[in-house]
Amino acid sequence: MTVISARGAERAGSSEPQIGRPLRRREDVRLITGAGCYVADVPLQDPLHVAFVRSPVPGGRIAGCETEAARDMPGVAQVVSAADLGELGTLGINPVLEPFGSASFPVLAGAHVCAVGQPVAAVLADTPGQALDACDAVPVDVEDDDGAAEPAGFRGTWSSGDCDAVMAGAAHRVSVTVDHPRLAPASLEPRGIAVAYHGESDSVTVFLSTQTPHRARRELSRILSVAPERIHVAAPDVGGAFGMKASLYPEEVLCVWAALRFKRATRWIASRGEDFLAASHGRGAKSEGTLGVDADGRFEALRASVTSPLGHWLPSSAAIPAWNAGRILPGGYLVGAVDIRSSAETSNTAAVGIYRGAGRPEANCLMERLVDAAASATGIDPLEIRKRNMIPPERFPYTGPTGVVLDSGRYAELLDQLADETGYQSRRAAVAKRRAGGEVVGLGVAFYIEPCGTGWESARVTRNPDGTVLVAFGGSTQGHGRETALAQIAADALGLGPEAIDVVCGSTQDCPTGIGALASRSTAIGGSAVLKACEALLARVDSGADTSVPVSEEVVYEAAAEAWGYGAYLVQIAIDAETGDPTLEYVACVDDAGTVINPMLVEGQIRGGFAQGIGEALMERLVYDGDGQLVTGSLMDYALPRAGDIPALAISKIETRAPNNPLGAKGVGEAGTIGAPAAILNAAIDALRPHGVTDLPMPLTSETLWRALHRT
Ligand code: SMO
Repeated sequence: MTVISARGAERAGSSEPQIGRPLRRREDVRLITGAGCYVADVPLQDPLHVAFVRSPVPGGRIAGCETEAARDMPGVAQVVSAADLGELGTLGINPVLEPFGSASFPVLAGAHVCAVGQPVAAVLADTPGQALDACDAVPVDVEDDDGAAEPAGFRGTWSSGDCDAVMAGAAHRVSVTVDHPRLAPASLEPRGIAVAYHGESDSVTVFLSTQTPHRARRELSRILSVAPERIHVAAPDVGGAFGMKASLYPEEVLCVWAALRFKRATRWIASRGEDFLAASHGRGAKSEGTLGVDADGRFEALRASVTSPLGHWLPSSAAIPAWNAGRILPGGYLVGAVDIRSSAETSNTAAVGIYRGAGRPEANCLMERLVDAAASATGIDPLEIRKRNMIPPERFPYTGPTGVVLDSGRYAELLDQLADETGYQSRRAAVAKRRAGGEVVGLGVAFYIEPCGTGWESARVTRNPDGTVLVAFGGSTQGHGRETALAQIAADALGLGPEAIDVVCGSTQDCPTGIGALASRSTAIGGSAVLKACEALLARVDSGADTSVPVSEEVVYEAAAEAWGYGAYLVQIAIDAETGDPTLEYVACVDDAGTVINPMLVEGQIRGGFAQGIGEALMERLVYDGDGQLVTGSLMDYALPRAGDIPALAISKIETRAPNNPLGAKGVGEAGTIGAPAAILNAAIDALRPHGVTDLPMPLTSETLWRALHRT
């Protein structure tokens, strides 16, 4: 549970509007002075520390897993293998696409292992070191069999119009392929769980680093066949999540099972290496598309296919990347005829799930590469061809060819703003001049759209007799400033200063049942729930509710329809001809997040997302070798961007109110990860096009760029 005290928050008069102010994050003083409380900091009474024996191979039959020697090691209380767990329930999967097969949810591997790093046994000991030492004394003997992961996955198709006929008649047809590196979400705080056991009620409090506390409770209850009343889930401070902490993990289920079974507190904190091996991965999709374009550069038909990887088990949101990668096409453009296929299938690797963007970058990179290819084929400027094909404002709400309903926007106007603010025409001219002088330099533009979640969220707002207000939020925070933004919304709704408002979230005991921090939905949907609860409270108070006792109103708010953020990014890249080293010389972002609650938080989201987009485009890649071993198992082998890799971003905005929620807000949490890779890829290909390059694989390392330039 995160209780954010209003003390230390900036003071403001109650008359001054809070929405739109760059109010400092109230949580930061606590977090940056070491006073935060993460799962590893939660005090437990006499806990057992959990460590996992993991599969050394990607597949096979377990011939032996000898635990006797480990049981006799110092400090060891228990060694658990699959047979001890008995029959457990499975994890719920969001079936947004048609599923095939059914992958089980293996808490500990039973007869077979299906991935390197899969937990086979767990050791519980007095100290983390003793637990780890004892793991080394558990040999796992795996016999080769075909060892394949259970075949399961998802398929989706979207079609509109006679795509084949329109495509055949198009004046130009351009085709591209875009492959996304498999990525490690790599939150600063790894996964972790601390379970307090309450003997008097035979119940547990599960402190979990999660984006979805209520779902975690529901799934734990189902998997362990334990009444939900015996499980309270509380997310303490969460040090980043990025989709990777949206699902429940086998390790976490084991810790809760063990606390209830042995009637002791348990704790497990993943090492960085364990997260590389066994936290969910993101991206990894292979995509190809063809765009049919008429003689004036108007898009007529899109054919696309996206194939996404899945691992050996399916996290709750396993289908989401494949779903978004298909349904979001063709982005913000008018294209009548489409034929789109998206699929995902299990394999002998770590699980693959949502990672900031979750299918949006995959759809966007493919479309934006196609648009640049169309610009090249027609000789029309890349910015101009985008403008020519944008959905115009009067067409909203606009039902696209995949059935999604885009709510609002001023797409072409935003592109004009990007052109103005970047001095686009003179920048093009300057690039041409430098090229003539022998430099390898290019400009790339990408437009993106960002769906911000559907469904509902909840809030309970209580006014205390002393005039202070407590907002209990059904969603959660992963370190992204949620408490500050919600206090601003409540302050304006109630006519108070934000210092009068406390915010609590992440607790299944102290907060109403909610969804969580996912899909850029927290402001548009969660913020609207807070607003509605405040309005209900005001109505109660106006009608004369007794002010000497706390007065509460609880609201479940369901969005009328999805809100769609959008924006456009421009990247200027220079590539060192001798080393291939890329430099992002200039980056400009224009985003429309609808009503902006706190511009500082929005800028932070854009910067952070862009940084992760730079990671995907230029640096990051998880690699399994031919034997199924993870080669990139540490931060020595996996290149996360560091501060020095992130250029200054020129950030500006336009604000078009979202019509489908009372705040008028759209999401912006994933904007940078969606727009950045496409803009960087387009810029690099623009730089290398004079050298005959029309395609580049991500990540664009210096070696990749050097080889492309020198055609080796
Ligand atoms: S990738 Mo997000 O946490 O829905």
